[in-house]
Amino acid sequence: EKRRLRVLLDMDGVIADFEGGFLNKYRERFPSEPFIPLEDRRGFWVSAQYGDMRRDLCEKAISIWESKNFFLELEPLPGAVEAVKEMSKMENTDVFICTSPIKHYSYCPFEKYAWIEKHLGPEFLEKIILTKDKTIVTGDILIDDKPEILGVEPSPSWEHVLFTACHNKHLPPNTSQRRLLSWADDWRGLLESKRQ
Ligand code: DGP
Repeated sequence: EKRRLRVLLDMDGVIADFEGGFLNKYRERFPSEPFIPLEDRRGFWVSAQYGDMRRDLCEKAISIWESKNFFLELEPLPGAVEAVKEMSKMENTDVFICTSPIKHYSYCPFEKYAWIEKHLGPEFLEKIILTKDKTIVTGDILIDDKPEILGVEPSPSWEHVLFTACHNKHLPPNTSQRRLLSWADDWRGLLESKRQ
């Protein structure tokens, strides 16, 4: 009996360039404020690092991704669109986009759907999972740039593969967590390893 492989893909930081889009718009809107170059980013939460730099910069950072068209205008990460399309055409493979919208819901959920339609095509609108808790979603693999993914399910079904991003590349090596360095890395081999 053939078992299908279920792949869950995070959106921001894996297929859409949240960090690059944030920095561009932040510098455009606040040209005289200090900023954090991508090579100096540490920690998943952008607002935390900006707030550490100067207290009021936390809310300035947040105002960027709470703005209309922020999520819609993110660029795809290099190779992501091609990889997702190729992956979804593979035999015995089901691909879902599993993404956590921000709580300021005026634009983000709508724009995530619009982004996926624009870059991946309308057929992917059926593959979107919006959830704050990814641990309750079942799958074989979750490719996500957030180093620790926690929720109500203590033992999620997926293997979390850490997708390298500016904020996580300096973390100490973790032998219990595999990484995908970019979409130029061997994602096909990674999927094959889960089919064994
Ligand atoms: P996900 O990548 O699916 O885990 O979603 C996390 C979202 O949070 C994503 O849109 C990026 C965004 N994000 C990054 N930094 C911050 C932050 O400091 N505060 C908030 N509220 N969201 C952030």
